[in-house]
Amino acid sequence: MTIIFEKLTKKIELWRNEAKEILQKDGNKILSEVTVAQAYGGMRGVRALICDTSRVPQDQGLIIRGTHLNQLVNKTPEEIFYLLLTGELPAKEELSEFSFEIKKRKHVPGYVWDVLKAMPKDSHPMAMLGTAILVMQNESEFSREYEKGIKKEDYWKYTLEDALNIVAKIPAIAAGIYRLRFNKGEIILPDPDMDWTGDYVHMLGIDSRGNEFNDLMRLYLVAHCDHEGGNVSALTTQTINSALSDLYYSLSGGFSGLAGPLHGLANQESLKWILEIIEKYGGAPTYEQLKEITWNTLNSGKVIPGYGHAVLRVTDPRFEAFLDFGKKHFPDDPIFLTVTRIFEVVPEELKKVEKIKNPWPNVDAASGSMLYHYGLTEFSYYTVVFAVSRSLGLSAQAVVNRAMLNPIIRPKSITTKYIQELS
Ligand code: HAX
Repeated sequence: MTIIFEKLTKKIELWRNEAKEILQKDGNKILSEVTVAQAYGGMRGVRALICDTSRVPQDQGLIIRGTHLNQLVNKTPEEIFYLLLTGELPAKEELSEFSFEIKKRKHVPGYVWDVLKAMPKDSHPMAMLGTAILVMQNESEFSREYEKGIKKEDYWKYTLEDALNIVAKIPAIAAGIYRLRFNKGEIILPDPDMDWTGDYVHMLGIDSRGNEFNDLMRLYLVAHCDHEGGNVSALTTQTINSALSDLYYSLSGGFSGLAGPLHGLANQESLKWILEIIEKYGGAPTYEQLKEITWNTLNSGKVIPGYGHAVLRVTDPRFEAFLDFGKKHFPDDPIFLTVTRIFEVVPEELKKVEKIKNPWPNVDAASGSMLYHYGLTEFSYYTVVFAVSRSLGLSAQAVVNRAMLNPIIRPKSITTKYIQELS
């Protein structure tokens, strides 16, 4: 048995006992009341889900398994995946075995490329990613073993196999999508010796400029890994998974949610907005020009992409991490300058719009400009990079949910008439 299986076997026994005790002792405690406004308002703030991989306090931002993102920005995605799964950062030996587990599963079946090549030339890269994951469903260890008949207590083991397989292959799939969709030449095959980030950069075929682009991608892949359980992609993935659909079905569904402009596509929208501004004003805009464009955007009924959040009420620490990176490596880049100026202007303007609860930037306000600086200029691709990172959190959540023997997700809906008759 590998270290990760052994470690999780022990942990899961503890987690199950902990949950049993909680349920016996506090099963009837009230977590949340649901108002009519919340039922009509996207269930915002309703506490009805358990997610232990990460949490997002509104005044702090992402905390992964008890450690704030600020303390994790120098880690690798492999370390973070281990942390998400087990609740602990790996020791040296654990990390090297876990990294090897991922490296040995990198190969992408040939039919994935056939399917991707058959898609329309103008397919959105996120549609290609979701398709690639879904078409591999026949590879699911969970579904194969479920067919044979396995005990519920062991479901997590095969979900972990699926998670490791998908996480191992997703950089190659994502890089292949980049090269196919944007005519970058032949697909570059994975290098069995490279780590997750390095191999992704290698397969994209983008010059790493020493190690700088590698460093950015490592930060990017860490920063986007998870964001608790209630966001669209997490909730979708876990809802699908709760029907005992395997991780291939669940993740492709979750990625469809991530592809929405109010969720993961906001990074594409944000850069589009920034480039439009630069083109309109012939360079990084002045503060007055930015005020003008902010109000033009708002008055035309559009959102300011990269600003606002359903949970956060402060500047997103993921945005801050990218801002620090940009200040260190390319402070004078006109796109980065525009990002920093927008940050100085937009929150003050959004504060004037009463209905907007959070005027501060989220991760998507800066992430695209970072990729653009290093030559990854095809911004419809940006959500794919987000998805590569988020595959870590979404699959870790699925393993934990299976481990905890969670039932099918099935909240109760009510009719308008029911509400009208309440009083
Ligand atoms: N620009 C303009 N209007 C905004 C706004 C923004 N950046 N943020 C919120 N609002 C508006 C909402 O559209 C809503 O208006 P209506 O009542 O007319 O529909 C109102 O303010 C209240 O919204 P809220 O309660 O502050 O925010 P929500 O929880 O409803 O929505 C969103 C959160 C992130 C969807 C929202 O802030 C938004 O659309 N932001 C821009 C898109 C974006 O950056 N999305 C990425 C979020 C992070 C993420 O998930 N990344 O993957």
